[in-house]
Amino acid sequence: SLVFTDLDGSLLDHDNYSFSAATQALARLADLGVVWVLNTSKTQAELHQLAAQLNNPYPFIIENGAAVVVPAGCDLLADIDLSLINGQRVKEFAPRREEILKLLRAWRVQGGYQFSGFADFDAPTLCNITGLSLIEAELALQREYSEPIHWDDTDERWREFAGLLAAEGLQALKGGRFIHIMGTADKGQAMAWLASCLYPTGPAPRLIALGDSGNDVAMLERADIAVVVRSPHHLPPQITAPQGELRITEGLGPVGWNEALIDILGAGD
Ligand code: 2M8
Ligand code: MG
Ligand code: MG
Repeated sequence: SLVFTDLDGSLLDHDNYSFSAATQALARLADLGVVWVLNTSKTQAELHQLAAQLNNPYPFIIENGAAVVVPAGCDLLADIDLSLINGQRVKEFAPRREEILKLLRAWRVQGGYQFSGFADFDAPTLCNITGLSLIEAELALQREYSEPIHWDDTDERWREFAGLLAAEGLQALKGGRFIHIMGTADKGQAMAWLASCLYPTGPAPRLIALGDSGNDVAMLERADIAVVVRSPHHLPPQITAPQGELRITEGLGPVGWNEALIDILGAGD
Protein backbone atom coordinates (compact mmCIF):
# COMPACT_ATOMS: atom_id res chain seq x y z
CA SER A 1 0.00 0.00 0.00
CA LEU A 2 0.87 3.66 -0.41
CA VAL A 3 -0.80 6.20 1.88
CA PHE A 4 -1.49 9.85 0.97
CA THR A 5 -2.83 12.06 3.71
CA ASP A 6 -4.09 15.56 4.27
CA LEU A 7 -2.90 17.29 7.46
CA ASP A 8 -5.24 19.97 8.90
CA GLY A 9 -8.53 18.43 10.01
CA SER A 10 -7.29 14.92 9.11
CA LEU A 11 -4.01 13.80 10.73
CA LEU A 12 -3.86 17.10 12.65
CA ASP A 13 -6.70 18.34 14.85
CA HIS A 14 -8.49 21.29 13.17
CA ASP A 15 -8.23 23.46 16.30
CA ASN A 16 -4.96 22.62 18.07
CA TYR A 17 -3.02 20.88 15.25
CA SER A 18 -2.19 17.92 17.54
CA PHE A 19 -1.63 14.43 16.09
CA SER A 20 -1.48 12.66 19.46
CA ALA A 21 -4.74 10.79 18.77
CA ALA A 22 -3.09 9.11 15.77
CA THR A 23 -0.04 7.67 17.56
CA GLN A 24 -1.14 4.05 17.15
CA ALA A 25 -1.65 4.23 13.38
CA LEU A 26 1.58 6.22 12.92
CA ALA A 27 3.49 3.46 14.73
CA ARG A 28 1.74 0.85 12.58
CA LEU A 29 2.82 2.62 9.36
CA ALA A 30 6.41 2.71 10.62
CA ASP A 31 6.33 -0.99 11.68
CA LEU A 32 5.02 -2.06 8.28
CA GLY A 33 7.45 0.23 6.42
CA VAL A 34 4.57 1.70 4.42
CA VAL A 35 5.50 4.81 2.41
CA TRP A 36 3.11 7.54 3.59
CA VAL A 37 3.02 10.89 1.90
CA LEU A 38 1.88 14.21 3.38
CA ASN A 39 -0.44 15.84 0.81
CA THR A 40 -1.51 19.22 2.09
CA SER A 41 -2.34 22.84 1.36
CA LYS A 42 0.53 23.84 3.65
CA THR A 43 3.78 25.36 2.41
CA GLN A 44 7.16 23.74 1.88
CA ALA A 45 8.48 25.67 4.90
CA GLU A 46 5.70 24.24 7.10
CA LEU A 47 6.26 20.75 5.72
CA HIS A 48 9.97 20.59 6.47
CA GLN A 49 9.09 21.25 10.09
CA LEU A 50 6.04 18.94 10.24
CA ALA A 51 7.73 16.03 8.45
CA ALA A 52 10.49 16.16 11.09
CA GLN A 53 7.93 16.27 13.92
CA LEU A 54 6.01 13.36 12.38
CA ASN A 55 9.19 11.39 11.69
CA ASN A 56 8.24 11.19 8.01
CA PRO A 57 11.28 10.82 5.68
CA TYR A 58 9.32 10.60 2.42
CA PRO A 59 8.64 13.08 -0.42
CA PHE A 60 5.75 15.45 0.35
CA ILE A 61 3.15 17.36 -1.67
CA ILE A 62 2.65 21.05 -0.89
CA GLU A 63 0.06 23.78 -1.54
CA ASN A 64 -2.76 21.53 -2.78
CA GLY A 65 -0.74 19.59 -5.34
CA ALA A 66 1.23 22.57 -6.66
CA ALA A 67 4.55 20.77 -6.16
CA VAL A 68 6.22 17.60 -4.92
CA VAL A 69 9.35 18.08 -2.79
CA VAL A 70 11.94 15.34 -2.26
CA PRO A 71 13.73 16.30 0.96
CA ALA A 72 17.49 16.01 1.37
CA GLY A 73 18.41 12.55 2.60
CA CYS A 74 15.46 10.87 0.85
CA ASP A 75 16.84 8.54 -1.82
CA LEU A 76 13.50 7.93 -3.55
CA LEU A 77 12.95 9.34 -7.10
CA ALA A 78 16.74 9.29 -7.64
CA ASP A 79 16.38 8.85 -11.43
CA ILE A 80 13.45 11.24 -11.96
CA ASP A 81 14.20 14.58 -13.61
CA LEU A 82 13.47 17.23 -10.97
CA SER A 83 14.15 20.97 -10.71
CA LEU A 84 16.58 22.28 -8.12
CA ILE A 85 14.88 25.24 -6.42
CA ASN A 86 16.65 26.85 -3.44
CA GLY A 87 18.64 23.66 -3.00
CA GLN A 88 15.53 21.45 -2.92
CA ARG A 89 14.60 18.74 -5.45
CA VAL A 90 11.12 19.72 -6.67
CA LYS A 91 8.55 18.79 -9.33
CA GLU A 92 6.25 21.76 -10.04
CA PHE A 93 2.68 21.53 -11.35
CA ALA A 94 1.43 25.09 -10.87
CA PRO A 95 2.37 28.72 -11.63
CA ARG A 96 4.13 30.80 -8.98
CA ARG A 97 2.14 32.72 -6.40
CA GLU A 98 3.51 36.10 -7.52
CA GLU A 99 1.54 35.80 -10.79
CA ILE A 100 -1.63 35.05 -8.84
CA LEU A 101 -1.12 37.94 -6.43
CA LYS A 102 -0.76 40.38 -9.33
CA LEU A 103 -4.16 39.34 -10.70
CA LEU A 104 -5.85 39.33 -7.28
CA ARG A 105 -4.57 42.84 -6.52
CA ALA A 106 -5.72 44.16 -9.91
CA TRP A 107 -9.21 42.62 -9.58
CA ARG A 108 -9.62 43.97 -6.06
CA VAL A 109 -8.69 47.48 -7.18
CA GLN A 110 -10.80 47.38 -10.36
CA GLY A 111 -13.83 45.42 -9.06
CA GLY A 112 -13.78 46.45 -5.39
CA TYR A 113 -14.17 42.82 -4.30
CA GLN A 114 -14.16 42.35 -0.54
CA PHE A 115 -11.70 39.65 0.52
CA SER A 116 -8.55 39.30 2.54
CA GLY A 117 -5.68 36.92 1.89
CA PHE A 118 -2.38 35.79 3.36
CA ALA A 119 -0.60 38.63 1.51
CA ASP A 120 -2.63 41.04 3.69
CA PHE A 121 -1.78 39.28 6.97
CA ASP A 122 1.25 39.52 9.21
CA ALA A 123 2.19 36.55 11.41
CA PRO A 124 0.37 37.75 14.59
CA THR A 125 -2.85 38.28 12.58
CA LEU A 126 -2.59 34.79 11.09
CA CYS A 127 -2.05 33.37 14.61
CA ASN A 128 -5.31 34.94 15.73
CA ILE A 129 -7.25 33.57 12.77
CA THR A 130 -5.83 30.05 12.75
CA GLY A 131 -4.49 29.25 16.21
CA LEU A 132 -1.04 28.53 14.76
CA SER A 133 1.96 29.55 16.88
CA LEU A 134 3.92 32.61 15.77
CA ILE A 135 6.70 30.48 14.28
CA GLU A 136 4.18 28.24 12.46
CA ALA A 137 2.35 31.28 11.11
CA GLU A 138 5.60 32.64 9.72
CA LEU A 139 6.16 29.33 7.90
CA ALA A 140 2.56 29.34 6.56
CA LEU A 141 3.09 32.83 5.14
CA GLN A 142 6.05 31.61 3.03
CA ARG A 143 3.83 30.60 0.11
CA GLU A 144 5.13 29.75 -3.36
CA TYR A 145 2.11 28.71 -5.45
CA SER A 146 -1.18 29.59 -3.79
CA GLU A 147 -3.00 32.38 -1.99
CA PRO A 148 -5.49 31.40 0.74
CA ILE A 149 -8.23 34.02 1.06
CA HIS A 150 -11.28 34.73 3.17
CA TRP A 151 -14.21 35.92 1.04
CA ASP A 152 -16.12 38.84 2.60
CA ASP A 153 -18.35 39.71 -0.37
CA THR A 154 -21.71 38.35 -1.58
CA ASP A 155 -22.37 34.99 -3.26
CA GLU A 156 -23.32 36.76 -6.45
CA ARG A 157 -20.03 38.68 -6.50
CA TRP A 158 -18.25 35.37 -5.82
CA ARG A 159 -19.74 33.90 -9.03
CA GLU A 160 -18.46 36.92 -10.94
CA PHE A 161 -15.03 36.56 -9.31
CA ALA A 162 -14.95 32.81 -10.08
CA GLY A 163 -15.45 33.73 -13.74
CA LEU A 164 -12.37 35.97 -13.61
CA LEU A 165 -10.35 33.15 -12.05
CA ALA A 166 -11.44 30.60 -14.65
CA ALA A 167 -10.62 32.93 -17.53
CA GLU A 168 -7.02 33.10 -16.22
CA GLY A 169 -6.75 29.33 -15.72
CA LEU A 170 -6.98 29.68 -11.96
CA GLN A 171 -9.19 27.79 -9.52
CA ALA A 172 -10.50 28.07 -5.98
CA LEU A 173 -10.07 25.06 -3.68
CA LYS A 174 -11.87 24.92 -0.35
CA GLY A 175 -9.74 24.15 2.72
CA GLY A 176 -10.90 23.96 6.33
CA ARG A 177 -10.75 27.73 6.90
CA PHE A 178 -9.70 29.37 3.64
CA ILE A 179 -10.37 29.33 -0.09
CA HIS A 180 -7.08 28.61 -1.85
CA ILE A 181 -6.57 30.48 -5.13
CA MET A 182 -4.08 28.72 -7.41
CA GLY A 183 -3.38 27.20 -10.83
CA THR A 184 -5.07 24.04 -12.03
CA ALA A 185 -2.95 21.55 -10.06
CA ASP A 186 -4.63 19.40 -7.43
CA LYS A 187 -3.79 16.81 -4.77
CA GLY A 188 -5.02 13.94 -6.96
CA GLN A 189 -2.80 14.77 -9.93
CA ALA A 190 0.28 15.12 -7.70
CA MET A 191 -0.57 11.84 -5.93
CA ALA A 192 -0.90 9.96 -9.25
CA TRP A 193 2.41 11.40 -10.52
CA LEU A 194 4.28 10.47 -7.34
CA ALA A 195 2.77 6.96 -7.22
CA SER A 196 3.82 6.32 -10.83
CA CYS A 197 7.38 7.51 -10.04
CA LEU A 198 7.58 5.24 -6.98
CA TYR A 199 6.22 2.23 -8.91
CA PRO A 200 7.27 2.77 -12.56
CA THR A 201 6.79 -0.93 -13.40
CA GLY A 202 5.07 -3.93 -11.89
CA PRO A 203 1.78 -4.07 -10.05
CA ALA A 204 0.44 -0.69 -8.93
CA PRO A 205 0.25 -0.39 -5.15
CA ARG A 206 -3.06 0.07 -3.37
CA LEU A 207 -3.57 3.82 -2.93
CA ILE A 208 -5.09 4.81 0.39
CA ALA A 209 -6.02 8.50 0.71
CA LEU A 210 -7.37 10.41 3.72
CA GLY A 211 -8.82 13.94 3.77
CA ASP A 212 -11.57 16.09 5.24
CA SER A 213 -12.30 18.99 2.85
CA GLY A 214 -13.12 20.05 -0.69
CA ASN A 215 -9.44 20.41 -1.57
CA ASP A 216 -9.07 16.66 -0.89
CA VAL A 217 -11.77 15.50 -3.32
CA ALA A 218 -9.47 15.06 -6.36
CA MET A 219 -7.13 12.91 -4.24
CA LEU A 220 -9.97 10.91 -2.66
CA GLU A 221 -11.61 10.23 -6.02
CA ARG A 222 -8.40 8.71 -7.44
CA ALA A 223 -7.70 6.43 -4.46
CA ASP A 224 -8.39 2.70 -4.17
CA ILE A 225 -9.55 3.32 -0.61
CA ALA A 226 -10.77 6.87 0.04
CA VAL A 227 -11.22 7.84 3.68
CA VAL A 228 -13.26 10.97 4.36
CA VAL A 229 -12.20 12.11 7.82
CA ARG A 230 -15.16 13.55 9.66
CA SER A 231 -14.84 17.17 10.80
CA PRO A 232 -16.34 18.81 13.91
CA HIS A 233 -16.69 22.04 11.89
CA HIS A 234 -18.05 21.26 8.45
CA LEU A 235 -19.99 18.63 6.48
CA PRO A 236 -18.04 15.93 4.64
CA PRO A 237 -17.12 17.01 1.07
CA GLN A 238 -19.17 15.51 -1.77
CA ILE A 239 -17.28 12.68 -3.48
CA THR A 240 -19.20 12.25 -6.71
CA ALA A 241 -16.91 9.98 -8.75
CA PRO A 242 -14.93 7.65 -6.46
CA GLN A 243 -12.76 5.20 -8.41
CA GLY A 244 -12.41 2.88 -5.41
CA GLU A 245 -13.95 2.12 -2.05
CA LEU A 246 -15.30 5.09 -0.09
CA ARG A 247 -15.35 5.24 3.70
CA ILE A 248 -16.34 7.94 6.17
CA THR A 249 -14.83 7.85 9.66
CA GLU A 250 -16.89 7.82 12.79
CA GLY A 251 -14.28 9.68 14.86
CA LEU A 252 -13.39 13.30 14.18
CA GLY A 253 -10.03 14.49 12.79
CA PRO A 254 -7.02 12.48 14.00
CA VAL A 255 -9.28 10.11 15.98
CA GLY A 256 -11.01 9.12 12.74
CA TRP A 257 -7.69 9.05 10.85
CA ASN A 258 -6.28 6.60 13.42
CA GLU A 259 -9.44 4.46 13.44
CA ALA A 260 -9.48 4.17 9.62
CA LEU A 261 -5.81 3.24 9.18
CA ILE A 262 -5.85 0.67 11.98
CA ASP A 263 -8.93 -0.85 10.37
CA ILE A 264 -7.28 -0.98 6.93
CA LEU A 265 -3.75 -2.03 7.99
CA GLY A 266 -4.68 -4.13 11.03
CA ALA A 267 -3.63 -3.43 14.62
CA GLY A 268 -0.52 -5.68 14.59
CA ASP A 269 0.53 -7.57 17.74
C1 2M8 B 1 -4.36 26.92 5.47
O1 2M8 B 1 -4.87 25.69 5.12
C2 2M8 B 1 -5.97 25.13 5.79
C3 2M8 B 1 -6.05 23.68 5.32
O2 2M8 B 1 -7.27 23.16 5.10
C4 2M8 B 1 -7.26 25.88 5.55
O3 2M8 B 1 -7.56 26.31 4.44
O4 2M8 B 1 -7.99 26.02 6.53
C5 2M8 B 1 -2.97 27.00 4.84
O5 2M8 B 1 -2.71 28.28 4.53
C6 2M8 B 1 -1.85 26.43 5.67
O6 2M8 B 1 -0.62 26.83 5.15
C7 2M8 B 1 -1.98 26.80 7.13
O7 2M8 B 1 -1.07 26.05 7.89
C8 2M8 B 1 -3.39 26.53 7.63
C9 2M8 B 1 -3.55 26.94 9.08
O8 2M8 B 1 -4.85 26.70 9.54
O9 2M8 B 1 -4.34 27.23 6.84
MG1 MG C 1 -7.86 19.39 5.72
MG1 MG D 1 -5.21 20.47 3.63
